[in-house]
Amino acid sequence: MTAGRTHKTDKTHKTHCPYCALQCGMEIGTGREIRITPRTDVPANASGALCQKGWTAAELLTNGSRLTTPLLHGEPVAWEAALDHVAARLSEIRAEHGPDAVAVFGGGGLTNEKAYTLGKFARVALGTSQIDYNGRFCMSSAAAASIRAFGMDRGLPFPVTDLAGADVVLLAGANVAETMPPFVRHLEGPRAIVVDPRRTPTARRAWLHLQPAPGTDLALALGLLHLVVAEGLVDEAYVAGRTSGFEEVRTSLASWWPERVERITGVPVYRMRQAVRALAAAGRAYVLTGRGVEQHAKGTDTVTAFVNLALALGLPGRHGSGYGCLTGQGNGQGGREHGQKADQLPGYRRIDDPAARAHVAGVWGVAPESLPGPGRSAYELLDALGTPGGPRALLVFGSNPLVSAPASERVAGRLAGLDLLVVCDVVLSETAARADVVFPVTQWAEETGTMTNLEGRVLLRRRAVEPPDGVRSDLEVIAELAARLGHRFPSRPREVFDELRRASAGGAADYSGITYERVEAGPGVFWPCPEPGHPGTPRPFLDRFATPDGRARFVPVGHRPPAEEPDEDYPLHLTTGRVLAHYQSGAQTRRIAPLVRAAPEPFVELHPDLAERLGIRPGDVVRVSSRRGEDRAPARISDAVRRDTVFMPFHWEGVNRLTNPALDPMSRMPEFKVCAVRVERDS
Ligand SMILES: Nc1nc2c(c(=O)[nH]1)N[C@H]1C(S)=C(S)[C@@H](COP(=O)(O)OP(=O)(O)OC[C@H]3O[C@@H](n4cnc5c(=O)[nH]c(N)nc54)[C@H](O)[C@@H]3O)O[C@H]1N2
Ligand SMILES: Nc1nc2c(c(=O)[nH]1)N[C@H]1C(S)=C(S)[C@@H](COP(=O)(O)OP(=O)(O)OC[C@H]3O[C@@H](n4cnc5c(=O)[nH]c(N)nc54)[C@H](O)[C@@H]3O)O[C@H]1N2
Ligand code: SF4
Ligand SMILES: [Mo]
Repeated sequence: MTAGRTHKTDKTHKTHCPYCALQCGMEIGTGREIRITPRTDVPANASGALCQKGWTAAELLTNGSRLTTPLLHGEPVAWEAALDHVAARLSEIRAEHGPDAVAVFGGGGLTNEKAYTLGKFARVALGTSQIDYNGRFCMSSAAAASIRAFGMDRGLPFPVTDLAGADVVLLAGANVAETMPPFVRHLEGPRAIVVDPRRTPTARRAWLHLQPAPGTDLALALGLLHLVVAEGLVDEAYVAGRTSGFEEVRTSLASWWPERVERITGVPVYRMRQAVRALAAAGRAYVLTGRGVEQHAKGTDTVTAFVNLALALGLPGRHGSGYGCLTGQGNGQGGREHGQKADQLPGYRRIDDPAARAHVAGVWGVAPESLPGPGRSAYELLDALGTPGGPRALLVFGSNPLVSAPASERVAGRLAGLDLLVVCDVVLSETAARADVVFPVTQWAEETGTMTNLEGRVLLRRRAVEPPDGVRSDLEVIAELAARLGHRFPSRPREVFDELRRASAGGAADYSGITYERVEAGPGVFWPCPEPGHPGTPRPFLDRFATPDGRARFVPVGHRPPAEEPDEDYPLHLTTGRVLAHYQSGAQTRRIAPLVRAAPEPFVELHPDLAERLGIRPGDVVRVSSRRGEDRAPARISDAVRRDTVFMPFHWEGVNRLTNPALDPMSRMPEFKVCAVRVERDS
């Protein structure tokens, strides 16, 4: 929190956190040093809480590892030379191999203005269909399931403060005590039921902890719903009045009797019963999912099974009850609405919808036929790089896929096969270190832009400090490249937002009534907000769902095992996730001293019985191998994890060498949360 740069005047600026989707409100005081204090006028953290990452975020602005000059093959180079070089190479590669030879990879941390501009840049200036982003690795399974059930994906279709009034909240695969600590304040009233293979800090506080084997949540949800039906706990009036398709689901449940589910999941029947009875007895209840149940090759169906459970209990679309997905990245919600996704146009429109194409092409001043069709999903895109018929150039904005993509050694090989890799970042991430050209950009408090938090509330993140000399904003970089390719793109955030409003008009995520003035003035505006006088929509499903007939759809789904199951060679489950002190690939937080002190290194968490069997003592370096690669880290021995499972955080390069890129057929989400591994003491 000490400042490297000093500021002449003492001022405070209201803004929001650089990291996760809770987008806690904070005030940045600039004077001799930069200070961060929590705001109490932002509902997400009105309690005045921030997590350790939020408290220490000022170091992002002041620490010495900041990039301040473009790099060409690792050497500092002037901006004009770097931009000219990239534009010339892109033109050559396009001329030789066609427009799809250039690919773009975006991020859910980018502001709405950036995500929108990146999608437009790909389709209009580059003419490529090859764009996707890291949100594919994040909440895409929940998004696909929500669209299937409700006709729309707004992570939480209710304000986060509604949770406090519930009697029971089921958290399936979410460790909010570490991933969104201030969120836990909203759960102080309700009884929490936590589903997690580990007894996490969240599970420890819970009223009930169900501890299934990784990758078996779909069976668990079917078992819970089976019990709801068997015990006569279905909200029949709600099902009749607000849903369709229940009979088919009811029939499909017959074979998921609780004892069978206990054998698959390891969760005792009496605990399932406890959970179901508590949920059914509650006047108000919520079912929430996180990455633990979503990051699987069957993530969409697993979320669907939890949505079916919520529907049978009559929760979604009722004031004080509901289903929600806990979006992860700072702008994970807005970032999935405005066109950086392979199959999408702004306003959460489909790129294969002729009416959507006509509308957006009109705003962009191009012919609808000139817009490319859908491209490859994130992992498929990374895996195609440099292969025959695949992209030959990649531009990365706001992601560090060398660390965060599954089967990362394979991805590293693909990146190495490119003719051109360009990375825009604030620091020299592992991916940037391999790039031909790196553009240093402004971040968070150095620029203005809107973010849409996990509630679907559009917020303004204001510029609070001067950026260091030598950096430009992502919007400026894109506009400069577009100009060299013959297109004029706006680069001022407000101007971009006004264009986004028009492009989103009439779409599911309609921002047309949201203005900078409105989000500057208050606690943000919930989309959809189709007109300037419209109040915004905190709870979009109260009267009807966004399906053609207004009813929520039950969809029958069946359990299947993980893509890779333990066997003789690889006898254990590996699951992966997060710790409190680090964020994502760690590119930002591994450079912040107090966070490094709090969590200095990766680890392998394993049960004492397993450790004893393998002759592993606390702190021993352990080798973990899968069919795709191996990694080493010190052992952390804890009975919080199942005997058949080891856990590793993914904030350091290495763990994703092990993970399985098996993809969900609908969401194209990789199976980050379960693969088969062998664990040995590294002698
Ligand atoms: N500290 C911190 N906070 C963050 C982030 C961060 O990197 N660090 N990232 C942000 C982002 S982008 C996201 S997406 C969110 C993610 O937030 P969460 O979803 O809460 O985070 P994870 O740790 O990935 O996974 C949650 C839990 O899933 C459990 N799990 C693993 N496998 C399974 C399984 O098969 N079934 C079930 N039921 N559970 C399983 C893990 O043990 C873990 O405790 O966090 C956001 N907040
Ligand atoms: N094994 C395993 N792997 C996982 C997961 C898991 O649970 N297990 N979770 C997945 C999930 S949910 C996610 S969201 C991904 C995230 O993984 P990544 O996509 O790698 O996310 P970050 O580490 O946040 O990378 C963001 C990068 O953008 C930079 N940056 C920050 N602000 C800006 C900006 O304004 N502009 C630009 N151009 N750059 C900026 C940061 O310095 C950083 O290098 O990881 C996925 N990978
Ligand atoms: S919970 Fe999320 S938004 Fe709040 S301070 Fe921590 S990282 Fe920032
Ligand atoms: Mo995420």
